[in-house]
Amino acid sequence: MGLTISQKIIRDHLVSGEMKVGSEISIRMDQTLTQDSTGTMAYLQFEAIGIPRVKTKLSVAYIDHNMLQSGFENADDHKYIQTVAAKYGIRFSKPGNGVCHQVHIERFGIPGQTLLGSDSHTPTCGGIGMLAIGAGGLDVAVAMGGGPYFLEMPKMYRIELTGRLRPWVTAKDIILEVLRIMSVKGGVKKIIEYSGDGLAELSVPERATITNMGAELGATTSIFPSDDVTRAFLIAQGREDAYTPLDADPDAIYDESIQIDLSTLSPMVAKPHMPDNVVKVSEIAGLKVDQVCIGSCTNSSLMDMLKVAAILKGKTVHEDVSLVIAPGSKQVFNMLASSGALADMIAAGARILECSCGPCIGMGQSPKTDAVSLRTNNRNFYARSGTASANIYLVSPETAAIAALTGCVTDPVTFGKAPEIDMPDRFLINDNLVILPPEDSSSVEVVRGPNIKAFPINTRLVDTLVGKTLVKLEDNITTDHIMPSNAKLLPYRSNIPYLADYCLTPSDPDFPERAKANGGGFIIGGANYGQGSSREHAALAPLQLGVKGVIVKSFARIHMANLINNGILPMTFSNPDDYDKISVLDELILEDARKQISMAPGGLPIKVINRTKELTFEVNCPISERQAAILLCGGLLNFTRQGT
Ligand code: MIC
Ligand code: SF4
Repeated sequence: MGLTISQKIIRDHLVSGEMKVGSEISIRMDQTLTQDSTGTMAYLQFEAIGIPRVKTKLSVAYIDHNMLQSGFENADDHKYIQTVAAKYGIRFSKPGNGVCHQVHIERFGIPGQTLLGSDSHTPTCGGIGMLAIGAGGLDVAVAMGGGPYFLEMPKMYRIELTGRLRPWVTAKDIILEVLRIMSVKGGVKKIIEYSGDGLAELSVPERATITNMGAELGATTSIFPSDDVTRAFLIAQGREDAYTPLDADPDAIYDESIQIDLSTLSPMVAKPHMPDNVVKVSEIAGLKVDQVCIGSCTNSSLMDMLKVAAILKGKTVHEDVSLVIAPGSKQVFNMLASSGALADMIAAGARILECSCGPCIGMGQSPKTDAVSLRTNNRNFYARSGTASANIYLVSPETAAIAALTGCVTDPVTFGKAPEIDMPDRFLINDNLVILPPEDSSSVEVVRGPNIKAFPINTRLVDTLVGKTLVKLEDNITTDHIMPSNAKLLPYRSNIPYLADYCLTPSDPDFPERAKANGGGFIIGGANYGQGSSREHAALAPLQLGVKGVIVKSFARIHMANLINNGILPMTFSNPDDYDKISVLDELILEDARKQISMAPGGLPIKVINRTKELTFEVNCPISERQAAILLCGGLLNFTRQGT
């Protein structure tokens, strides 16, 4: 029987399990990446596991998120990551080298290999034919130590792209169309594979824009074949050796397939506050714009930037618009400078930022009250920009640049001739900001600043779990609701006690106080709970506040794994209508919790007593045998150390 692209990579890396949809498998990770906002915790956990040197083929520690240094905290964390990387055999990508996903695909990604990253957009490297998966920091720490990564064998979902894009229609518009079709939960437990004659026209950076935003579908990952386009990109990056061809077998079997005729697409936009709230740009044309941000790991490649520069050349940014541009990497920045394109951006009035995540994660450039902000990012979740009342719209770089000039949303197809930019034959190669770890690191001292505080570690599961319902939430709660991140909070990613005071506050400002007053308890939520980031802080902060279990209609993949890794019970309503019967502060009891959790992998429902309402309801705990064992130990760290 023929195999899909990802089935081939999984087969070649399989450590345990059977490649049968829904069953637990584990795979060997060739590479890992971390970034700074999840990295501090991942390395603290790696140190706690106690392995002397990473066992992967390549591990890279990036600094790209916490770049504003308005106090000692971020700089201290950068130093900690730099020294811990040197100590344990990890390459260190200095601040200024660029956003992890952009740099990784340029300099390190290898078709056919596996990559685990402590960032949900790690699938960006699927654009180069890599099986690249986002995970919580602890899972990445385990992979760095040579442990396999466990996941549920996903369904295979094929998107066949046919035809050619019309002028002004871009890769961003393709993935926005996919989001419109599939929704933010449409990719859960699936790997999305792209195929079809339309692929030949899509460069690696364009493919990477598409795989990057597969994270917004909730997909395990997304992947393109490795073909002549991939080879051309690797040659231009001076890395032809990394090339191997890879494609699905002609008789590969997909669980689902859809077809998109590229020639029928138009420029698209995701309206506030969800990436799947997608319409054609023409439908909101004329909307006045206050801010335009171009960059982020989705659209910060050289070709994106050169197109923007060509649109801006010789013109001036509208007087009511603040245009900010953050190139994705030092390579991109350097090439913009040496080609003169940077001068065109500056002359037009763009505010140039260093190559980092910046506005995408609210690290500066928060827009004004009630602003309309057009961004090339991948996420427009509520309050993520740092201004809760702002309305963020996600668009292509072309649509963004044109709006910066006209001052309102403008359908690019009405704007004249589209710039045509080819990929260069040769990128500027200079890896001088990637610091190699020493062969002998015995003399390296790991430097820990005062901002690094002990993180909570759960205790073994007790027999009777009792607690109040601390909050009741709607569908599609994101990790930006659970553990908000912005310029004020990101510096505390290594200080969980501090962060816990902000847990879930965008949804319910009193949550932290209520949780503390009741000695912890349960979170109740709707469908797709925990979508978005890989930040395990969205599990660690609730743990700090004493949360014992989360009962929802359904979970997002990475967040559910993070809850298990921290010993918090993830449960789903057997009958979703029971959600309506629970009120905040109802007392819930889970008797014989250890026994019930041990039996959950067999599919046996768990009984929850609502003592306040005097009723009992059933929940499922959709876990594997191994995950049950982790929960019994009180989390993955205890499990790894005790091996029970
Ligand atoms: C994001 O885009 O939400 C982030 C910030 O990159 C996160 C990681 C984090 O929360 O530190 C992600 O995507 O995983
Ligand atoms: Fe950074 Fe934004 Fe990409 Fe997350 S989505 S890695 S914050 S650029």
